[in-house]
Amino acid sequence: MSIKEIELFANDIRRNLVWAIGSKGGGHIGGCLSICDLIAVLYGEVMNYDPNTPNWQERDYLVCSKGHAAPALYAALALKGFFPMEWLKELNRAGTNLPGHSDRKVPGIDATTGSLGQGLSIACGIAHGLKVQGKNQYVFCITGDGENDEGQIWEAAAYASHYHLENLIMFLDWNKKQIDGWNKEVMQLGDLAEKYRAFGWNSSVINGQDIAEIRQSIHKAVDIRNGHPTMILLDTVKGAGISCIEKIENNHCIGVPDSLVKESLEELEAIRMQLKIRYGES
Ligand SMILES: Cc1ncc(C[n+]2csc(CCOP(=O)(O)OP(=O)(O)O)c2C)c(N)n1
Ligand SMILES: [Mg+2]
Repeated sequence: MSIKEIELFANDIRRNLVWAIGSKGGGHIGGCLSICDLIAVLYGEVMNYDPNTPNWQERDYLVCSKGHAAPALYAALALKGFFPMEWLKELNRAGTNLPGHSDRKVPGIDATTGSLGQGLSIACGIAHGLKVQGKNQYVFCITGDGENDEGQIWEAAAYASHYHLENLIMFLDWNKKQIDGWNKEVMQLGDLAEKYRAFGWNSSVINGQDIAEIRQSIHKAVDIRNGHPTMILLDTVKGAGISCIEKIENNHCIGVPDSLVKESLEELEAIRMQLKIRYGES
């Protein structure tokens, strides 16, 4: 996909996730929006997958360790044809095909997550298994910055380094906030890029809302294969891409009434038009 196509895909993901969360009446919209650009790059270009055979043995894997951001993945998976778009309006209801947190029963979801801190360990297990079998696939894992307060994350970080899991690429969504407020008030973790480097990882900091930068950093991480796992710290904004949601200070898990859905969709439509104009289309 070209940068333009990925940007339009990210816009589509945002539109569908707002619609899905809105049809439930609310949800974890802030932490979904901050990773939409990443998800667009992963499913738009980087990852190998087959929507008709979600469990294809040769696929790349994605573990969304911050499982509450599942609606962002679901929107991308629906757009890529893993399941019908109509499923999105059943999000997080009794008996649904799409539980509120990432669930292995959903076509295209590789791990059930939601209890924060566990997903990186699952990703390590998958990556180690692939390495032992001499496979070339990659395992991607998305963690939250608040989630990195969890001790299990750091056990997994040590494990990945010890076993030279160079097929593991982890993203840390540095959106500065968690459920109880700003990270700096809940738990100071200091320089996370330096911490992962000290644990034996390749690490870098990029603008997590810049598709060209995300794309370049992932390609670099895929190519490097120097015996170390890679952590990419995404400097992001909670609620990114929709200003009326971004400006709500506590936008972790909020009510999303029809009026907010309408305002969000209008803004996303305006952004889509601007993208088309910028890239020279009517
Ligand atoms: C073990 C565990 N403790 C608490 C929670 C409740 N919880 C859900 S989301 C969240 C905050 C996560 O913050 P962060 O990782 O920064 O996510 P983001 O900002 O990307 O939404 C918490 C505490 C949980 N899901 N799992
Ligand atoms: Mg956060």
